[in-house]
Amino acid sequence: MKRPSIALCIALLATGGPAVAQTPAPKATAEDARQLGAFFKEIDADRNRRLTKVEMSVFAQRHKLGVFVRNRSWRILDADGNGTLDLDEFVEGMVKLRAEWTAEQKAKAK
Ligand SMILES: [Ca+2]
Ligand SMILES: [Ca+2]
Repeated sequence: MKRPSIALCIALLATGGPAVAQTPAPKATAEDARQLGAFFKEIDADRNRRLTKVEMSVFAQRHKLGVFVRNRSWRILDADGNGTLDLDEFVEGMVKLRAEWTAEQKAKAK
């Protein structure tokens, strides 16, 4: 089984992305949901099915990726603003970040 690309996922967290939201909102594929589901379990250190910003940051540090979870990325991920991420928020949020990140890379390449 192919492992989720941790480096890519963490890199996404560190991007602010462009200010303009994508329309229409990007959709998670079955493959996205599978990979991000595995990633979610790995980040969720206390196994309570909720991710905190601290858990995300600890995870990034453990993998020595030298990035932090930017507030803007966190706001995109935590759609209901309750301070934690459930699995649905995490999957949808990461797909949104990826779409923004991809758009930003394309813009830079021009
Ligand atoms: Ca947790
Ligand atoms: Ca939330």
